[in-house]
Amino acid sequence: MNEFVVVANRLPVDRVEGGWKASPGGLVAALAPVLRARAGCWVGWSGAVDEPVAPFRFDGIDLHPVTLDAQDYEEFYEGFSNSTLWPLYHDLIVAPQYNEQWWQRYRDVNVRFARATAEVAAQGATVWVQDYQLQLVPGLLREMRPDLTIGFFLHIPFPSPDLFRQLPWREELIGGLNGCDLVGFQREADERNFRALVGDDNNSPRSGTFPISIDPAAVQVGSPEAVAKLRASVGNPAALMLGVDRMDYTKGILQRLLAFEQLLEEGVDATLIQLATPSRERIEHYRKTRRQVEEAVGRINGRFGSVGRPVIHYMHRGVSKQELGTFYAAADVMLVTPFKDGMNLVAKEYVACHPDGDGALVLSEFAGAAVELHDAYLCNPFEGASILRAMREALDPDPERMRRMYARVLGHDVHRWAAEFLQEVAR
Ligand code: GDG
Repeated sequence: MNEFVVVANRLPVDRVEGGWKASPGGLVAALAPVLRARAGCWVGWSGAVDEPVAPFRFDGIDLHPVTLDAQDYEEFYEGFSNSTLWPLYHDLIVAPQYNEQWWQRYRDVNVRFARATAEVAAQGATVWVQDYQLQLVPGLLREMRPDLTIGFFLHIPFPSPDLFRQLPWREELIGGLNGCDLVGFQREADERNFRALVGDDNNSPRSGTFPISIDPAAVQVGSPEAVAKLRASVGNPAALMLGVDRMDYTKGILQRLLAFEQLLEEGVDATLIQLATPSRERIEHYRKTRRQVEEAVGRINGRFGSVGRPVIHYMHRGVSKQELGTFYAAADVMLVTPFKDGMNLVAKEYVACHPDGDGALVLSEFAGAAVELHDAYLCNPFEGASILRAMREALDPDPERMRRMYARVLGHDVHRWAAEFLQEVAR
C-alpha cells in the first residue's frame, strides 16, 4: 500500500522494443524523489492502445497501468480531452465540440482511474491527480475513499466562468474538483477564474497558484563546440532564431513565421530553426495547423532561401535532449508566441541555457511563463506587428534582462514547485 499516489493520464515511461524507457519530463523529475522517499506509486496509461500491462517497477518507482482501448483513445483522449476541454480551456482558439458519447467515455475512463487509485492507496494516503484529462477523479475518489487527502493540479489554463459555462456537463466537472482538498493552478488569473465559478462556500475546495518549472539539472546545455558547429552548418547568420513547440494550434507557430518573413523583408540577416514535434495527428485542427505551417515554411524559403541555405530549418519530429540543448544554447533569439499556454516550459529551458546574459526571449503575454519572465520581450501574438516589434528589440538585447530571468528560473525550479504544492495540500 502506498502513502503517496500520483495519478496522471500517462505513466512516466514509453514503450520500446522489449521493454520501457523513461519518458523525459519535468513532472517525473520533480516527483521521482518524493515517490521514492514516501513509498509512492504512479497510476496512469502506458501509451499503448489495447494492451493490458501488469503493475511493474521502473527506476525505483511502482507503476500501475490503466488500460485504454481504441474507443477510449478516440472518445476520451482525442475527443473529450483534446477536442472539447483543450480548446475550451485555451479560450476557443478553435471551437470546442460537445458530444454526449465522448462525455460518457470520459466519465467511464475517469471511473477506471479512480478505482485503480482507490485500490493502491494506503489508509490516509495523499493522492495527487494531474491535469484536465482526469478532472472527475477527485470527486469519484472522495466517495470511494473519504480517508484520502486529494490534490489536483491543472497544467493548462482555467477559462473565464462565461466560457466554462458553455459546457453541457459543467456541474459534473466542477463536482469532480470539489472532491479535492486543494486545487492548484499555473497563474493567479486561472485561480481567480475558478474561484469566480465555485464561490467560497464550504463545499468548494481550497485553491492555490503554483507556477510549474523545470529541473535545471536535466537541461543539457550545448557545449561551445557543438554550438559553433551548429551555427556554421546553418551558414553563420547574424541572428539565429529558434522555435520549439508541439505542433498545436495554441502555440502560434504560423503567426511567428509570418512575423519572421516580415523581418526578412526588412533585410535582416536571420535564420530560424523551427522544431514542431508531432502531436494529436488524427485531429483535423492539428492537421490543418501542420498544413498551414508547412505551406508558410515552403513559401518563405522559396522567397528568401538559396541553394544550400534555407532561411527556415523546419523539423516535424522529436530530437534528442542533447540536440535540443545545443539549439537552446546556440539561439540568439528564442521565439515563444502561443495564443494561450498554461506555463510553457520551453521558455524556461531556454533561459536555463543562458547563464551569462547572452540570448533573448520573445514571449507571448498569454503564456503563463510571462508572469515570472516579465523581463522577456513580450508580445501580443494576435497582432503581427507586435511580434515583429519584439523580434526587433530582441536583436539588440539587454543582458541584464536575461540575467534576472536566469536567477528567477534557477531559484524557482520544479522541485520547489512540487514541495510547495505538497506542503499546502497537507496543511
Ligand atoms: C503542457 C502545457 C505547461 C519538445 N520537443 C522536444 C522536447 N520537447 C519538450 C520541451 C518541453 C516540453 O516538451 C513541452 O512543454 P511545454 O510546457 O512547452 O508545452 P506542453 O507540451 O503544451 O505542456 C504547458 C506544461 O504542460 C507543464 O505544466 O507548461 O503550458 O500546455 O519540456 O523541452 N524534448 C525533446 N525533444 C524534442 O524534440 N527531448
